[in-house]
Amino acid sequence: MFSFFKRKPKEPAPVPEQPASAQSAPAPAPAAPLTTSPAPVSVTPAVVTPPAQNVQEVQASAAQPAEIVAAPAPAPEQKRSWLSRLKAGLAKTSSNLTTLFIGARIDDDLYDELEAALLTSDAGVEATLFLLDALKKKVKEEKLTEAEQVKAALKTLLIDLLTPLQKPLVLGQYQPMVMMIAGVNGAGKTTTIGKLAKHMQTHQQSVVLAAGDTFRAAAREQLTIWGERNDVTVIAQESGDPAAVAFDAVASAKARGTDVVMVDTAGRLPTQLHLMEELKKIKRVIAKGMDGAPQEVLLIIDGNTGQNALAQVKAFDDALQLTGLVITKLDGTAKGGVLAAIAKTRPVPVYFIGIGEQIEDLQPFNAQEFVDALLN
Ligand SMILES: Nc1nc2c(ncn2[C@@H]2O[C@H](COP(=O)(O)OP(=O)(O)O)[C@@H](O)[C@H]2O)c(=O)[nH]1
Ligand SMILES: [Mg+2]
Repeated sequence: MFSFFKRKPKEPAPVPEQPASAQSAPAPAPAAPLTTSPAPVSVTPAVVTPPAQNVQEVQASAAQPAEIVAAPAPAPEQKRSWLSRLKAGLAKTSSNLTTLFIGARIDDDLYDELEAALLTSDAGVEATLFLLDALKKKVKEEKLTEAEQVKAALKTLLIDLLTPLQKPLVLGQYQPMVMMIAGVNGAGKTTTIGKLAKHMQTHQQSVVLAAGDTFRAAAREQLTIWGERNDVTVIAQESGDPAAVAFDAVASAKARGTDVVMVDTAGRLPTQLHLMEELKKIKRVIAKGMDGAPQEVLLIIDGNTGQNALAQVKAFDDALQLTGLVITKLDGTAKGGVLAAIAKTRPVPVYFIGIGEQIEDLQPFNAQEFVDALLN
């Protein structure tokens, strides 16, 4: 079973943030057709946008659908291709972890090698020691005698460790659902927003984007042009206050009955304290626009970041109370073990993982699949 999002049935008890009046005026106009231009979001700087009123409404959003209908799961061959690319991305770690079991005796050398391989994979000290202890216990209790059995036991332990991170992003619970997207520069925030917006559209969700990366004109234009191509309203502002842009986007979504607001933000390091304060402010201002919003606060992490990823999760979580993570670029030189470190030390759910720049390269995180790719 594969599903991109989980949706909440629209029928039962209304959520507080969802006053009946907001739902009661569905625009009768048909949804605008979606374009299919590939790889829509890139960092290429762009054509100059029209000079502006303060807030630019780039394009009207699609009409609010009466009912949310599930989109079909990807074709099996598409899924297979995705899995094999995930495997290819994690090949180095996979080969390190797998070869040490080949023809090995179950002794201290094996555990030492496993410890080194796990540390090399970015699993971190805490998760590595936890896994080794649990594995030794399991070997004893289950009286395992073959290295292959130990490998299988490790696989089970890894799946158990990572499964709590697996959580679907639920659509249709709030109107609008407001998502704030944070992360360091180049992590893949804007690309991920683009992919998510596309996926949401296939789930009949209307989307408005807030171009909150107001530091760079190119970033704003990147999102604006992408929005024009993809029938997504983009709220941008020249004045450079990202909190105001986010607030306007929430107001626009409330007025139009848009399903999802995604707020892009400028990249920042957790050590840049004034910029972390700015993020907190954006979050506070969003809450002024809508009680309980943002309901989702996502941190985008470049999978190649290594152990620093854990530091990022901790810092952004402390500042913003993250609801989810997206780990991108697992197609490159990423080692993958950092998910174990996150699971052990700061288990924020991983909604999606990315293995490339195309829309279909972003998929929900599945612990079993991931461990299959990591240890086969
Ligand atoms: N290989 C690969 N590249 C990605 C992935 N996600 C994003 N990128 C690339 O990473 C670069 C930075 O992405 P961008 O979304 O602009 O990052 P931002 O600064 O966080 O908004 C772009 O060139 C993206 O195409 C991924 O999963 N795999
Ligand atoms: Mg960006």
